Amino acid sequence: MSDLEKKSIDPATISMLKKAAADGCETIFDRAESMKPCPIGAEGSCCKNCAMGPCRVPAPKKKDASGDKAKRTGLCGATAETISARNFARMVAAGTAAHSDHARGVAEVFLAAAKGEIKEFSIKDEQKLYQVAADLEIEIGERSIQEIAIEVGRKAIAEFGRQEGEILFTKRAPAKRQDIWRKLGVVPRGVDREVVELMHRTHMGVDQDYKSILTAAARCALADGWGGSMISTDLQDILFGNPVPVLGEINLGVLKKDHVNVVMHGHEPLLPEVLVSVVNAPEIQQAAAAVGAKGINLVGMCCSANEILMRHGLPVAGNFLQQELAIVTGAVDAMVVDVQCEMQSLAQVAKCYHTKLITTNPRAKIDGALHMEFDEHHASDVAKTILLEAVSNYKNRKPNIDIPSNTTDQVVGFSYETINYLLGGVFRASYRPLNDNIINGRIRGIAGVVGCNNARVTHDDPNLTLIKELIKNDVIVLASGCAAMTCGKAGLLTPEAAKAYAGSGLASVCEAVGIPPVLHMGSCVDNSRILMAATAVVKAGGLGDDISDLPAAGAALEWMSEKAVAIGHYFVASGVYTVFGVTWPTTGSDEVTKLLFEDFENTFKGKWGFEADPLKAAKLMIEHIDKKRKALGIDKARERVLFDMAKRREIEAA
Ligand code: NFS
Repeated sequence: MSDLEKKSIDPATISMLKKAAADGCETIFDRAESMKPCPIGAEGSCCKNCAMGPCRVPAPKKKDASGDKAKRTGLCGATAETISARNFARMVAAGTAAHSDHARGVAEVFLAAAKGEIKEFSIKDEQKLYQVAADLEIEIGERSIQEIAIEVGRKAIAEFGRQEGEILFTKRAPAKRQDIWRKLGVVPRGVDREVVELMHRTHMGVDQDYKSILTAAARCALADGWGGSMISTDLQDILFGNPVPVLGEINLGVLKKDHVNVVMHGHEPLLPEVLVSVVNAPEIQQAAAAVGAKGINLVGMCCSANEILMRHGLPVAGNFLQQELAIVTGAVDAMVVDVQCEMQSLAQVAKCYHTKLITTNPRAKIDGALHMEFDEHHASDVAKTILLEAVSNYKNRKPNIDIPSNTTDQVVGFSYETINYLLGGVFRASYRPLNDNIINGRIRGIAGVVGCNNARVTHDDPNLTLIKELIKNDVIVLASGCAAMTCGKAGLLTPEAAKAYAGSGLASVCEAVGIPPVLHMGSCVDNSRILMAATAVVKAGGLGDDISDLPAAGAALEWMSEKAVAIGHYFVASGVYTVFGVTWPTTGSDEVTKLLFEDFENTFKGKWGFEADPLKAAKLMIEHIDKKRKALGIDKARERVLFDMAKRREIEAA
């Protein structure tokens, strides 16, 4: 394997890495070689929560001769367990804050749009508005759409500052799941409250019992999955439309040499939606023609790409580790960013070429970027100004343009409601056909594979290897975020992929329904769709009465962000076995790791796992799925599917 092949399995990425090297432009892939991670921080054994530290309490290389572990504490006496748990919990708090602050922004715009204050946005999905209103305990009666929408906006915003009671969407979970949460005292009150409390608990000298810290972290994570993230997905669906299957294209080859290329990168779909709506305005198209361009090519990057792909089929330039490389093509006239997953190095890479890096959100400025703030009350004007800025930059392109030819078709847009329709038809929409196929063994189980890329592992390789192994073993995969983009690039998001890659059972179901073996469910906040899909499967019957009963598992083998830890923790706290790769952030404490990997199964009925090797991770997930099948008494059905002739004769003779 060449050095470049160790960096990525994606040919477009490799060719742009060669170009970056030739152009003398440094990328994250170079820095990953020159800077190694701190081993003490990586295992969660560094406490910098006060100025007496940082205190480092690394796990001893060997146990001491007596077999006792050396006592490891910080200056204040905080044990390695407390330090490890606190560090983990703070990742959960930060991740929850990120998703939820995104959600708050969406909720504020939603309310303003409902009041008629933002002309660019209106209620697109009335059906979903009614559903969400019912779940927020809003009376519908004879009220107008506008009245209902205003109350939905107000109540959604109130969920962030709620001081007591329960976040309303937690009532969407299966009844048994709610009981488990109530018994453990982890039903989240308000989103902000849980984040604030977790930051308080992990301050110097507060909660110093690792079990208590990690239970509180679960409460906070649930405020993300069943609170912030879910509010975000639902309100975005109402405003911009609930995704339905749509054909799209992915990889750096979507950039066009003869067009003004504008990359929308980040997370909130607000500005991208307006860019899409104004891009064909005559004055914008005329401006593009005047500089000699054939038009404006709007493409997405990272989770903004997922949002705009799911609802409009817009092309996707790539996932997290490709953000710098889009600029390296030399053909990006503007990269427009809002919040999250935007590397500061974009400003440096942009300097190697002609690209204008434009920040648009008051919460996320980058030194060296041009700041053009998105104000939703003047949404179209701001969007047009941004596009004209990109157009005016077209003439500044340097001669070193090279766009890889790689693009792949993908069918995306599988919201949980859409899966419902596809399986049962418009008049009998239901998850029951999926359950039946799980019960009869054609589908062995369900896996959610989500999350980031990570420059410490070969780009796209762990996720792709894992997912191929899962579908080969008849496990249907629900994917989101950068992991879903990996599947898109590899051609797994087409109905034809079922025949090529899936086991015969899964392939037969996919062919009958006309769906890919991997269903792209959206961006990272849309992991809430996976929670809803899992709940719908429970409610459809025949597979137990809780999410933890399902033959299902989750994974994020290329995770890197704090948001991924929040997501993983809410999956676990919702009853899902969830496997992470790359590195595990509590290896500094055996006790903390044991609590998360084993003991949580007794309380939350879900647990964490760690496995960097994707084939071994697949094995762990499939074993878990089989264990759940056995507990449900449906393991035999599947065995019959797999019996060969010799075995059949044996049975018949018996
Ligand atoms: Ni989610 Fe990771 Fe970022 Fe999206 Fe990609 S890196 S946690 S997948 S873009 S949020």
